[in-house]
Amino acid sequence: MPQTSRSHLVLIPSYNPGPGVVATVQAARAQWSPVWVVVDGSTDGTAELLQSMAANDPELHVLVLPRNQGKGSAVLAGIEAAAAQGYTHALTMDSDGQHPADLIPSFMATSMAEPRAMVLGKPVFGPEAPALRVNGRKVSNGWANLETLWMGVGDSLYGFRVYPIAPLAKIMRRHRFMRRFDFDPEAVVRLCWAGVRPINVDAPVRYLSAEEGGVSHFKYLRDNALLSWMHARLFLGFLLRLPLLLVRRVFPGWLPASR
Ligand SMILES: Nc1nc2c(ncn2[C@@H]2O[C@H](COP(=O)(O)OP(=O)(O)O)[C@@H](O)[C@H]2O)c(=O)[nH]1
Ligand SMILES: [Mg+2]
Repeated sequence: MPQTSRSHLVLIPSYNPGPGVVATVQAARAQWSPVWVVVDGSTDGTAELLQSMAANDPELHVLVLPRNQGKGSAVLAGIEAAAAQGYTHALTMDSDGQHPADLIPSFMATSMAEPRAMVLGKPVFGPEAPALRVNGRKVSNGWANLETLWMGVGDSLYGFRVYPIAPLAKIMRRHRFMRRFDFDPEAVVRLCWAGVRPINVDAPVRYLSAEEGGVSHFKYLRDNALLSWMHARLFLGFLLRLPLLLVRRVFPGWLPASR
């Protein structure tokens, strides 16, 4: 039986994942109620597929954005709607079967024990993981650790995470970037700056072959350019906040009145 919560929901942003999304959503539903999917302007027929699943499942909710806006925008639409219904925390996971649905209950339990923290998946790669992606994230992780003065971000890019909704929504409303592939690292850095402590938990990530239904919309040049621009922005923000971050390294838990 899936565990039911009225504070913590599973939120799945989804863009053209193909029919494999049914298995991903079923795996999440087997662990948790409720599960919300935000269809980000998909054109592969999965909006209709998911809506027909939701018609028979009151704990599955499908939001459809009329046009593609990017992962960050899809997450923001989901958390704004969830907050309006009283939810306080969202576990985000990808729609393409890469993330470990069986770990949803333990990630949620960690978040419930420490609701002010964010729970970050730390990827455990299998032998099939492309070296380009595994090594590429070391660069992003190096920058994220510098930008947060090593506050403890285990991985900057992995999207299997539990976020406290209020601080994330506040940050996203204030910053107009972090709407696409730059969402995950920018969210984690800015939440650290706002004093939200990261808790890292190991979580396997699977890279599925095309025959297994694997789909990725990651584009090496476009998305690495987006990440470089994002880290340039965050590095400037880091320089501005350096005194604050240094004080907080010495007095952990210290927060100024206005952030
Ligand atoms: N790339 C991409 N992903 C999106 C978008 N909107 C929502 N998503 C979802 O964000 C997640 C991550 O995208 P994915 O292409 O799998 O990236 P990868 O796992 O890093 O290769 C998936 O669940 C997508 O369905 C979008 O506009 N672009
Ligand atoms: Mg993926």
